[in-house]
Amino acid sequence: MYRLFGMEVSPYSVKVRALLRFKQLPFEWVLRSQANEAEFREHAKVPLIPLLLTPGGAMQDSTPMLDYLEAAHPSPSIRLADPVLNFLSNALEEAADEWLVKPMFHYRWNYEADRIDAGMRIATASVPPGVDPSKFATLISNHLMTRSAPLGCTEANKPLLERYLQESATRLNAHLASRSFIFGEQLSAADLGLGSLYYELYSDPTPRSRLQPFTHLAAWVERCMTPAGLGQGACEGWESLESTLLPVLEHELAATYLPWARANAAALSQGADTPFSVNLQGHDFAQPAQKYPAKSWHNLQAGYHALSDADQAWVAQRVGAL
Ligand SMILES: N[C@@H](CCC(=O)N[C@@H](CS)C(=O)NCC(=O)O)C(=O)O
Repeated sequence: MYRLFGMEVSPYSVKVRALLRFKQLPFEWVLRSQANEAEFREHAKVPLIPLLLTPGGAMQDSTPMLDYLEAAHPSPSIRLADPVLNFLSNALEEAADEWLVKPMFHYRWNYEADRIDAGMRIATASVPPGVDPSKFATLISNHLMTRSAPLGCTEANKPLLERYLQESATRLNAHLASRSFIFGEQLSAADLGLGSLYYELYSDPTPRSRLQPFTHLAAWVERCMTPAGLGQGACEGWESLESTLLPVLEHELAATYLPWARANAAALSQGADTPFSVNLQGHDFAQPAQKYPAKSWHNLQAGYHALSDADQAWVAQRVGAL
């Protein structure tokens, strides 16, 4: 039986939980709290969730967890048979993890109502029953607000982050009007990545109210997070996906994640926290270089270079070369 240490507020935790549900594997969802701190520390190398305990040992970092679970339990699968579509699915998962997390973080910790709400939810889950969570909630909120600037969730970047989310939701909602998942009737890594971030956005009051008009999006999030018995149908071909998926790829990958990730990796090669700025849709988005997204960007580049020359050219023509 797998044990997954996580929290409802953690997009990376609910992503792995959704995959365990999709594969209908026996697992225990261990709500990380002060009660299990000792056990968490015994297995965790870094103080991050999710932490997955497997028969082969403990794992941290959700993307390799997806690979591990997929290799250990190949059916039903989130991998798409077409190598180009599978690469695009991985790229969308990466874009969700490293870019869509920014508007989520911005709304959750920069808006007072959202901050109070999320702080209380985390604290209530963490402290022993009967203990007043409000002090811990303030501590958590204050700590997480200090993470805003390193992530680029600043006042200067607010217009871009908010405009980006509106556009992302509009395009995804149109695409999901006539299919269950992003690539058709098969659940993919893209659904888990984007779905888990949208799940978090729907759980916070300000983005929830802004996302209210997008009913196809909301229904898809529900399917992505509770996919047992779903998502085992056919992946569509590009011909039927193109008219609404290309606008999603152009916005998520070509216009935002790819140029940002490239600029972040280049800045990181000059040292951790090197300030950089990248023009995204007419907005100069500035932040200090982040370490982890540069590492996962290099993994994604390796996936691109593993494609055939013709497939790389196909991707380059639509979203740009990696
Ligand atoms: N790349 C990691 C990121 C994990 C991560 O950032 N987890 C957050 C919660 S979503 C965390 O544990 N934060 C605790 C902290 O920053 O102190 C993954 O995909 O698992």
